[in-house]
Amino acid sequence: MFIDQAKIFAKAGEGGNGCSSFRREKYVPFGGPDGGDGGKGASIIVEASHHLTTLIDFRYRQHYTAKRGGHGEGNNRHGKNASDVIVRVPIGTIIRDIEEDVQLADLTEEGATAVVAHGGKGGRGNGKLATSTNQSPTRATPGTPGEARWLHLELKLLADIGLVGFPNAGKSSLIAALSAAKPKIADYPFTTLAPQLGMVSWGDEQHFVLADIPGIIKGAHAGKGLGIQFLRHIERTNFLLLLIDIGEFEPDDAVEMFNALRNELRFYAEGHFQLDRKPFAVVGTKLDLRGDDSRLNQLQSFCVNQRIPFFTVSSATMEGLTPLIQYVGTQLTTLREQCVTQS
Ligand SMILES: Nc1nc2c(ncn2[C@@H]2O[C@H](COP(=O)(O)OP(=O)(O)OP(=O)(O)O)[C@@H](O)[C@H]2O)c(=O)[nH]1
Ligand SMILES: [Mg+2]
Repeated sequence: MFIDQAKIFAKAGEGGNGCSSFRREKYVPFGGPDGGDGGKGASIIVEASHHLTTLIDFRYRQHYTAKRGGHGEGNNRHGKNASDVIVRVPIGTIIRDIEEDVQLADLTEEGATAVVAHGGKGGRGNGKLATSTNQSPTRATPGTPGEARWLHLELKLLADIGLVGFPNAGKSSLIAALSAAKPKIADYPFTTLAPQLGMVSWGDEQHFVLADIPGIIKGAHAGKGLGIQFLRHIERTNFLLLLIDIGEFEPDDAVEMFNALRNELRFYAEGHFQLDRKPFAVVGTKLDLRGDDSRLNQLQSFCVNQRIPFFTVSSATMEGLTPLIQYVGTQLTTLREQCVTQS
């Protein structure tokens, strides 16, 4: 099951207490203070790993607690520092503190980490607290508590290009034709239930990542079909491809389908993020099934009128794939260059 949101409780360990002790040695009448410091409490650290693709593990385990530090001991022995607890999450996980409603981290790279609950500091033993005026302190300080907080984890996949379309438009077939990804493909709606990424190679050893998401339908924003919550996985993309079936067996009007898709993107934008502002192109799919070209011609002249870049492809015969990849790759390069100039 694909889960992209979770709530967890992270509680770091307390620091160990400092120790109050005095040296006792045979024939030494005034042994000084020798209480050791307490050890550090363990922190809870979240780390991004490519071995994970969903937050499902957090359905089964919600509480993460870390060990306290060891107490200091006599003979200036330092308490043991407790080992940090590492919680692994998929790359693209955003962590928020629920109570304070602030983002703590956005782990976008393999191995990126965030300390989400700091372990407490060890207390000081009386061995360290001796001063010139108080050479025999009896007091030691306690360790400090570890942080504890509820966290919201949200996975937003990282991809360059998002594929948007009605169910059966051929999104998964396209990602399968362009990359090594092996998504489930079938001629019934909502075959894809979880987003999937695929790496596409183009040009001179260049790459981009495509995201295939479940199909959206008219009214998805109101919960129809699988809803539009999956659109969060194309929020971070730079460019969208709106896939429309131009095969002769698709009964719905191609331009109406386009408008419905744009509308759902707009609805998603209202509450969250401006998805309908992203640059996009329209891709007519199933070119090999185009029949008398009526749907193709209708969609093409609409796109030409609206100045929308338009492509046609067949994932079955591979026709049209190379120009599409070249175009998308070039667009991405330009967009990335613009980002570099702006920053
Ligand atoms: N002839 C032909 N059939 C295609 C082509 N692309 C997809 N199909 C078929 O169309 C059906 C739906 O394809 P999918 O790739 O699963 O469509 P999808 O958009 O991922 O669908 P959902 O996951 O349900 O949203 C499958 O039976 C595919 O074999 C194509 O270019 N030519
Ligand atoms: Mg699919």
